[in-house]
Amino acid sequence: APVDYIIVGSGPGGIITADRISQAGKSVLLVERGGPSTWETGGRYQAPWAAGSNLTKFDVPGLFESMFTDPDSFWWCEDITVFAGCLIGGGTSVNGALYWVPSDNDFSTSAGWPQEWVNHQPYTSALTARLPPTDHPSTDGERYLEQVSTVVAEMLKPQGYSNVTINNDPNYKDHIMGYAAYDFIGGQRGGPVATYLQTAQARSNFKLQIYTEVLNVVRNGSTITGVTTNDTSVLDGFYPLNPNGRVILSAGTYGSARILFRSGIGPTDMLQTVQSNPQAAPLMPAEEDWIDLPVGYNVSDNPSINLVFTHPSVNSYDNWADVFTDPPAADAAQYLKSRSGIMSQASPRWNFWSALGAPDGITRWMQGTARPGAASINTTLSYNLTNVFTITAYLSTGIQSRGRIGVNAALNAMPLVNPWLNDKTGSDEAALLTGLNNIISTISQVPGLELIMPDNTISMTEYVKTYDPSTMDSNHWVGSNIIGTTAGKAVVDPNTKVFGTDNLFVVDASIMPTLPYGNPHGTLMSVAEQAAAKILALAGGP
Ligand code: 6FA
Ligand code: ABL
Repeated sequence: APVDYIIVGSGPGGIITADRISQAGKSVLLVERGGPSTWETGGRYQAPWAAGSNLTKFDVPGLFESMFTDPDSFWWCEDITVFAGCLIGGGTSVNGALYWVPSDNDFSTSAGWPQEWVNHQPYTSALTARLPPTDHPSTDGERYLEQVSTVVAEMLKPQGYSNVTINNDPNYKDHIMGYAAYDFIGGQRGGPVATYLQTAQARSNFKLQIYTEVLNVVRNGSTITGVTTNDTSVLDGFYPLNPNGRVILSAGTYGSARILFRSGIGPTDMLQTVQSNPQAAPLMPAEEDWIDLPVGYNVSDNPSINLVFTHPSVNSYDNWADVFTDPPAADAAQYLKSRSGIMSQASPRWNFWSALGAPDGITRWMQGTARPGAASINTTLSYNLTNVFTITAYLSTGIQSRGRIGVNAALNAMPLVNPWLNDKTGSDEAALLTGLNNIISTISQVPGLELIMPDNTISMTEYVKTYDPSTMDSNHWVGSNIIGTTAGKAVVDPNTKVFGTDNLFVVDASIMPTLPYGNPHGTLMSVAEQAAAKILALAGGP
């Protein structure tokens, strides 16, 4: 049956938008290409040690690192070449769940937001009321495996860092450090799936349809009439809209861009690529109806560099290698009994921020995240594997580098131009180097602390210059459908409506013009709260 709103993709953008719009009484169909994740959603993929419980891999925070090492990794989108979650919850069902309340600067006009978006606080407050962050997710209130926090704090203190509860003052992001905050609830993965999706599903005017992929929107010139899906049980896979109905794309930075290309919206070279694909070509609108917008351009992702250290006090937890198959028995038992202990936190521990000068005069911020263990170690030094920890340094607010994403002939989505350290003046790289050199400047003040990667055979400059770009990826892709006031410069207008269309919207990470200070999904969830309010307030809808 036709509905008022078809929302494509059940990531954080889609879930929050769907909940708010169904709360307003509109009929909403949320279409998700993947399947269940947490137990509550019908997921049943469990670690052997959790058999008999109602805990899936996606429920247990301590299983986070095993997302990258599990041979049965069905949750990643197979047709996107970077990590993207294709299951209920999208990225929020598989991510590290680091959750930073957005700052005013994250929504400022200097960060690229239209004036209409600057007053984010009511939406941010609505978000934190539904989903409060916690920096002590274990149900006993204790924090576990925090040796790395103690060591990194010792290293940063002489540089003038203050120890704070990071989300207590989101605007304060220079020379501060504190515990990781997550959107876990009751020692389990929480996020939008455990909150907003549950209230939506309790409404009779809301429906979640899984294992259904949207291929393109169907349009009559500027008016969208519905979407084409891979559902073979209905004619042409067509899902129709009610009169004045709307489609909202929330398929992620790669997924929403691909749907736009396949709907004849985007740069000509991408639309021609779709036109050359035998499956997609017959579904494309006629060339005179193509809409030329910069879909796929303006993309950013934090350039990130890992530093690997050892300290005798640190427990590397064997880099989380056995958490899925064979964790320490006491840790598994404690978690099963009371949702407490090491398994109730994802791997990241200590976080810190500082502002950095750069040759072009534009300030950049750097975030550091420390965790026990290391994903890869390349060093000539000898070291004790049980004492290893990693600091990932991310360059965030202020970065000027941009990339481009798109599709290839098979319509797989991928970066076309990498977005890291490519600004004309080289200021992103210079700021990153300054930040990295600052981090390590006080190593000698912490007895027993050693940097093993980069080792003493390579300078920090060489380390950054020779860093494998594929490992600089932070999984924080934004900007492919950038918001703005000018058609042609932006893809969506300040109401998140795609320029040149009457009733097509995008609400996901792709509309964010720049990266926030921290890992982005907290800011994105506030974006979705605000977008839902703007879409509901916009005249002409159902
Ligand atoms: N962000 C944080 O803030 N903190 C973190 O710790 C953090 N960690 C990670 C991380 O460890 C990994 C491995 C990844 C991949 C991301 C991380 N992020 C973190 C980033 C954060 O998760 C993303 O920024 C956030 O999830 C983006 O939300 P969106 O709503 O923009 O998009 P998603 O990709 O989450 O969801 C899209 C959904 O649409 C998916 O469920 C997908 O299956 C569905 N979809 C895609 N194409 C579709 C189609 N054609 N038809 C139907 N459904 C479709
Ligand atoms: C994030 O925001 C990043 O997107 C993830 O890359 C990061 O996890 C999490 N948060 C946690 O800080 C890292 C893992 O810790 C690494 O082991 C893994 O190799 C890496 O993601 C892959 O990109």
